[in-house]
Amino acid sequence: MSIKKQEKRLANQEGMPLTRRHFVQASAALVSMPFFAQNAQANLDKSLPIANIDEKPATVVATCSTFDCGGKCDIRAHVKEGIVTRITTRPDADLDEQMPIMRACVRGRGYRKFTYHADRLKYPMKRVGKRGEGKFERISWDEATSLIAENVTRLTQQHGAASRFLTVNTAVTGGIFSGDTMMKKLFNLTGGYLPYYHSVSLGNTAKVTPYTYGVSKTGSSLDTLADTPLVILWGHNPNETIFGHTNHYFQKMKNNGTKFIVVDPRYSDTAQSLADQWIPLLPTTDNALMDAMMYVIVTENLHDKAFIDKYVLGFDEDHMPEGVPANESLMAYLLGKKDGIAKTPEWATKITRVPANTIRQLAREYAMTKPAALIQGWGPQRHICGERTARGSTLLAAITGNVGKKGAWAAGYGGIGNRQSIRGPNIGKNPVTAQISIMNWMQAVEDASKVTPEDGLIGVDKLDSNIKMIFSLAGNYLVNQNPDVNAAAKLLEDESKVEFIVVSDLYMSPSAKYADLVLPETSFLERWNIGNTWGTGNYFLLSEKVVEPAFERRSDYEWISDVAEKMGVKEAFTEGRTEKEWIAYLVNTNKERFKDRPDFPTFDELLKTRRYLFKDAPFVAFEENIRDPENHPFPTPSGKIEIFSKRLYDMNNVDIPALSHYVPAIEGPEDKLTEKYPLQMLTWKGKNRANSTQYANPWLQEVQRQEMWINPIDAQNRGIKNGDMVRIYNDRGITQIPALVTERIIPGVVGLQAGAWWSPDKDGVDHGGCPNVLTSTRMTPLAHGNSHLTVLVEVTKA
Ligand SMILES: Nc1nc2c(c(=O)[nH]1)N[C@H]1C(S)=C(S)[C@@H](COP(=O)(O)OP(=O)(O)OC[C@H]3O[C@@H](n4cnc5c(=O)[nH]c(N)nc54)[C@H](O)[C@@H]3O)O[C@H]1N2
Ligand SMILES: Nc1nc2c(c(=O)[nH]1)N[C@H]1C(S)=C(S)[C@@H](COP(=O)(O)OP(=O)(O)OC[C@H]3O[C@@H](n4cnc5c(=O)[nH]c(N)nc54)[C@H](O)[C@@H]3O)O[C@H]1N2
Ligand SMILES: [Mo]
Repeated sequence: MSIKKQEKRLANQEGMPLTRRHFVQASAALVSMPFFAQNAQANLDKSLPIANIDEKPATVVATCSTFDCGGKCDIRAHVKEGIVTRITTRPDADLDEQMPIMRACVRGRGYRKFTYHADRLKYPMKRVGKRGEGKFERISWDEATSLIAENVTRLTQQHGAASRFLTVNTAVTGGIFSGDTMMKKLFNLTGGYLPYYHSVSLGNTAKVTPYTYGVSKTGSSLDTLADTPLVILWGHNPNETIFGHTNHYFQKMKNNGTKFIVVDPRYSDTAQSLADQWIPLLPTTDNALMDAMMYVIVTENLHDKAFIDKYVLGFDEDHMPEGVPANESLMAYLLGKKDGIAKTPEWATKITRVPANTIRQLAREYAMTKPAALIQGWGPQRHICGERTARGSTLLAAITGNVGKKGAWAAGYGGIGNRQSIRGPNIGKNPVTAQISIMNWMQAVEDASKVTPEDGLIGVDKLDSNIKMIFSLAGNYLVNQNPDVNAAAKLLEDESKVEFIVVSDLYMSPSAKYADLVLPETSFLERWNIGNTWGTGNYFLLSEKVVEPAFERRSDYEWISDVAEKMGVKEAFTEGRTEKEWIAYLVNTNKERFKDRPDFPTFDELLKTRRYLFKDAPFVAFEENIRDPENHPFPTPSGKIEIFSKRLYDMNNVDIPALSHYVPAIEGPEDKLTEKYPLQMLTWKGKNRANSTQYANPWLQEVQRQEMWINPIDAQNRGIKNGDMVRIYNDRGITQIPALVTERIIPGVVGLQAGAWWSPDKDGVDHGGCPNVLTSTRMTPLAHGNSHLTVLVEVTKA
């Protein structure tokens, strides 16, 4: 088909008012019906008119996105004459109860508009204005790949391989084959790059949870929770964040009578659909609530003494490691032996705002219901005190004996130990031994010699070179998603610091505006991949190339192959494979890895079956450590569950207590800064986008507008009415969006959905509602991790 004809067809796709209206109605209905029946959903599908092209039958292809969006849903692309005319999802008949795959949510339903949108990048472009100004001109792929090869070669010669950096690029991490990964391979073939560690998603809890259990994976397969009478979802919002197939089980459990309690400063969509009780508290004060719960449990003798005696270190003076003075145990702390403060519910009420009787009831209920599952999301750990909060929950699980038992949950990180995943390509070894935390990248641009091991530098004592080039391939983390956007932007605007920035995206994101070269990538519907599951799911799906890319869009793999050729390493880079051949090769080599599973498909088989489900027996975390502790000690120094960690004690840092407990957070509700900025600001992941991905999708913008949640009490004090334009500000920045005055958020806290695009005006005031103009780059003490959610602000009517 000629480009002209294609453009016309695509324009046709993009101008479909009827479809759009129906989509919005349907999706609004979906999101407002927490328990929508699957039949009703199917009917909605049928009511969606298909696109305005010939009424020929469509080919329906089962596929999946490769986003990092919390689910890995089975979506069905209806393809007619090379165009996706409609997206539906797994029919009921295809549900496998043993390994359920979720149906597409509102985000999945929006993929067609995401793919066919007039704003999509069409050609490679080179910056012509100042960096960040957003002025570009079209160039050819040959010029683009030559510019990359030349700049990479030149800057590497001048500054060494450790000047090469890839930032957070999560938008294709739901697949096994991505530009980000393959760029690392090209770098590895030509000297290496400066890698970062720390996941901004879950790095704080993943780092700290092993101090209790020896490993971070504390989760069980969700089928083991079927008969659990009580679930506490602590800062967990799977209704929106999906987390694999969590909702499938939770809805079933709810229907079978499981009681759900949600602890969250916000009345989340999960609280709305699942909770029998919602317990709001001030962000960063979770440990005070946990401490008081433990106080009630031990003073009312509700703890599991036999379990503690056998498996737990640190509970009381009789169960302490060698070499620790008196009064460091949990009992001593709760009773205030050292500080004179008993951690009573009344003490915690002042800190958390949770009424003392609610704390008592929660503590009793958790301790007396056997088994009970306290499951944390990762919102509570994306705080400056997030390590303490994450580990605090493991103390509660340990003293109530909720570890290693079917139907219980060990709290902490929650990843599931028996999950399998299909592996991506071998990208070789990185010759650069230094590693920075992702939180160090700005310092490593400014003056890398100031990044110290205390800040999180590992592998070397000192970096010899600043970051001189950045590749952002499917990320919006140069500015938008990085904390303190204004500071990051200022740093990137200085062209003498980072000298070369390459962004590949589908849209001109705020980060793309900071690129020297912007490259238009294919969408997941236009290339081959394998979608690996997220969270609790245990399967993979074929993500097929269902349509050809239009205009000059190319997959990252293709253009990186051209760069490899220009750098003289094409053969080693491609190993002679096209993208599709890579996917085939990876499936087939993984089949060898999974020899013990004869039904694991070859690529040819996968083309027919579309998916592979790892169906395993129910898995209970720590089951064998509890059943047979002699032969299976916990992999901690003592072999026990360490609620007191001698390793942390020896660090001698008040912010990393040996026994996780409440310590007032910097920029928390007890900070002196509240005199100037009295409100805490929270962000969360909302239903209409995956981080900032799909922000520009107009269908999804209509599902949920970007607004600031504020409690009526705080609103009234500031003369703010529902829908008023408000300014949210602190010393780092200002954003201006409408207010939603709602009792769904606790007084003292305002909330913004994460991921809105930063849109500064000439005075630097953001009009997009990007929370990261306000957030801080402060690092957590142990993981050197992010604290996106700990922020103080003030709000006024605009
Ligand atoms: N719809 C949607 N789903 C997603 C994503 C998305 O962008 N959109 N992103 C995906 C990604 S990349 C990730 S890492 C995961 C993240 O998943 P999570 O980190 O679990 O998600 P969040 O929304 O950040 O936080 C969950 C809840 O924690 C609450 N919370 C925040 N601070 C506190 C606190 O101090 N105490 C308590 N008790 N609760 C608190 C929030 O209000 C929120 O309801 O989600 C994935 N799923
Ligand atoms: N305030 C606040 N900030 C946060 C968080 C928070 O909770 N609060 N959460 C943090 C977390 S957990 C995460 S994971 C990060 C996520 O931050 P990022 O990794 O930056 O993820 P996205 O914001 O989704 O940006 C992905 C970009 O890739 C583009 N894209 C989508 N599909 C493709 C593709 O196929 N190819 C290419 N080349 N590009 C594509 C999208 O258009 C988008 O611009 O944000 C972090 N930032
Ligand atoms: Mo994430």
